[in-house]
Amino acid sequence: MNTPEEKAFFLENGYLHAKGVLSPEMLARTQSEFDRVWEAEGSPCNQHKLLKHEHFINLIEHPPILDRHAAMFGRQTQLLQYDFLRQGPQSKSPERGWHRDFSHRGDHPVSINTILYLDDMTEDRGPTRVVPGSHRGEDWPPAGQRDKPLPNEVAVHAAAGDAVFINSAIWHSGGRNNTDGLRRGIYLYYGYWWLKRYDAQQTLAWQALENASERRLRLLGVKMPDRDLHMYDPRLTF
Ligand SMILES: O=C(O)CCC(=O)C(=O)O
Repeated sequence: MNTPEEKAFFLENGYLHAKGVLSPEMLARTQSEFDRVWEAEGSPCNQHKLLKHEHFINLIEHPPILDRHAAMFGRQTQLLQYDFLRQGPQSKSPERGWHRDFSHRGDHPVSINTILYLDDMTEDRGPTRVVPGSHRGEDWPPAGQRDKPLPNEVAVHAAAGDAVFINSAIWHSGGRNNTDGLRRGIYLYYGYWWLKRYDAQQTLAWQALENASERRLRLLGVKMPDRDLHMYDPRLTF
């Protein structure tokens, strides 16, 4: 998180809405690259497809995103998952889909997802919803209520180019797209270097590894952040 206030808000509430993470030019480029790559690669579009394309290789190091993860995970920051989020017009999905992405005992986050929005999350487009503070403890959203509004939910009305950072343990839900347009976003999910990617058995695209800086190799989990985990100094900066 970029300031002590952002960090305190994130640790207390389990999420942070960061405005203007993409400049207008970068947003326009990202929208057109999203449409092009979606067309070329087909669904689902995850790290194995996105990391073949220069724009999306560079996006994993975009400072307003990466700096906030590095403020939590330091040099141990690793990209765990990378996905397109795309809902067509007039979706028939349920009103809510409450879940946790990942939970781990303890208050400190072990992984954080970024939802980077490429369309305005108006009420009609179905904003992401969170239950502030629900990242603590071990409870899951109540069974039987998972497709319905919850009393303490907060809708994050993000604009295109904004991002929401969520502790992966927070109860959250996507929304239903009731507009005639698309609902587009990108998930950039980071966590500690010692977490294994779910699909770690599959080698990442060579395009992301070729001529990569040491920092990018660390971010992709193919270069160690330090000499040895036991000797690791958590104060090392990215
Ligand atoms: O679609 C959204 O707004 C977020 C959904 C989400 O984060 C998830 O399904 O894990």
